[in-house]
Amino acid sequence: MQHTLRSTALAALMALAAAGAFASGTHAGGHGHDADEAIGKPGVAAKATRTINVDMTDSMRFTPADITVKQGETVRFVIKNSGQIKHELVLGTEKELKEHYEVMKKNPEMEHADPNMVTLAGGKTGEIVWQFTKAGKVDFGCLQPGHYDAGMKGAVKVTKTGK
Ligand SMILES: [Cu+2]
Repeated sequence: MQHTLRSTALAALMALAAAGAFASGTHAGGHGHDADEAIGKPGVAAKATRTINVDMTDSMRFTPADITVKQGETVRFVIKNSGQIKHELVLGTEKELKEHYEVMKKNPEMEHADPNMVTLAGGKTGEIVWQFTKAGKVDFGCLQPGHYDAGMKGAVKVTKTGK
């Protein structure tokens, strides 16, 4: 089941890439598959039980920056960039976010697109549908150069269900 979902997501990404939706330098699907297990997996929009609105601003903040969900829950994040410069929301482990951030600093023109992230120009709104399969903490951050260091980060607390 999991494999099917992932293959579908990958196929969708490849279709988009083929359609020229992404600029050169994309590294879609090239990383993070192990971390995907730790942070959850791409969700099915029809199964989303909650919509959480997240705002991003040029003051390098996410609002809210602290989110609590239940284990197993599929969440539809509606993310708005209220600023004027490009921002993004990337879900990951803290370690993965930091590693990715360093890569982004060296390659600021790099475009990336994976189901666990959305990159938005100023004024734009996008979505991430994600299922939080493991209890614990899932971090998120904006990996645009300088933003993560400036504190543009947050966390999703995933509470254990009593199953
Ligand atoms: Cu940002």
